[in-house]
Order: sequence, then structure tokens, then C-alpha cells
Amino acid sequence: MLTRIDHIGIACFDLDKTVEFYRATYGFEVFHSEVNEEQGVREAMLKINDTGDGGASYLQLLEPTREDSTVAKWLAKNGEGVHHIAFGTADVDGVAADVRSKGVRVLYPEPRVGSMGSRITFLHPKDCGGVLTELVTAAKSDEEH
Ligand code: V0V
Ligand code: CO
Repeated sequence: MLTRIDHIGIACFDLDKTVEFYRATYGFEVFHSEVNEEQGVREAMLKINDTGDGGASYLQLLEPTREDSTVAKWLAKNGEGVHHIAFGTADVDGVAADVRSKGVRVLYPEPRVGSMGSRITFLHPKDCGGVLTELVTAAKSDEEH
């Protein structure tokens, strides 16, 4: 079951500048930042609110770390903007299997490591009305409590 918007992924050319925009304009602070070499991104998570399932909703600001990364390719084509949405679930494996059985392409055979030690997978945007969609199970999921 999907129980929250986990994050909205926003692609940018300059992470520090974009973090400053969100701080100065809205007062959002960086909750967590890291580099994910596998995904080719440097990211900042801005926590917007906690959610009723024990999780939270974030903005995920993404800057590419290398030219052949998916985000660099997307930025070159589209410029800065909303790159993906992510739904949160206590069971990314189960949701991915269910979605796959409905004919939507799940991009990874097994979930990979995402922000803050989460487990993530992606659904192909061409099967989701043009929206790159991510499924996330948080590292320490309070959702089952
Ligand atoms: C590509 N397309 C998109 C899109 N990226 N449509 C909507 N939103 C996006 N973000 C469209 C693109 O316009 C093309 O349509 C078509 O899909 C094929 O795209 P492409 O440019 O040829 O690129 P591909 O096929 O090499 O790669 C596209 C996919 C790739 C979606 C397969 O971006 C991917 O594997 N993404 C998942 C991983 C990812 O995005 N990681 C970065 C975030 P037309 O022109 O043919 O009509 S990492 C993250 O979120 C983390 C770590 C986290 O949350 O913890
Ligand atoms: Co994401």
C-alpha cells in the first residue's frame, strides 16, 4: 500500500544555489544531504512535513555528479524543473510486484539504495502518463508500527 508522497524530485544545475532559494523564499532547511554515486546525483532533502504513517514528505533537490547520469541527460533536454515524484510504502517489493503485474515497467529487478538508506525503485515514465515515478521504503520504516 502506498501511504504518502515521500518526495518530489527537482533537478537543478547548482544545488547550493537551489537550496538557498528554498531557504530564502520559504524557510525550508536542509534535513539531510548526500552523494549517491550509483544514481549520479548530489542531493539535499528538505523535510516539509511528517505524515500519518510515521514517515515524512520531502523535496529532493538533485544535481548531477557526472555527464552520463540520468539527471544530467534530463537537464540537458528539459532544463531545471520537476524530475520525478516518489510514493512511500512500508513494502516496496510488494508494491513493485503488484504494479509490474499490471503491465507497468519497473526499472530495477530488485530495489536499490536511495536517500538516507531507503530502498527505491522506479516506474518507467512512458507507462505512467509521462511521470517518472519512484517507490520508496524508508530505512527505518515506522509505518508498520
Ligand atoms: C526521461 N523521460 C522522462 C524522464 N526521463 N519523462 C518524464 N520524466 C522524466 N524524468 C522520457 C524522455 O523524455 C524520453 O521520451 C523517454 O523517457 C526516454 O528517455 P531518454 O532521455 O532516452 O532516457 P533513458 O531511456 O536513457 O532513461 C529514462 C529513464 C531513466 C526513465 C529510464 O531516467 C531512469 O532510469 N531513471 C531512474 C533513475 C533516476 O532517475 N535517478 C535519479 C534520481 P521521448 O523523448 O522518447 O518521448 S535518484 C533518486 O531519486 C534517489 C537517489 C532517491 O530518491 O533516493
Ligand atoms: Co527520488
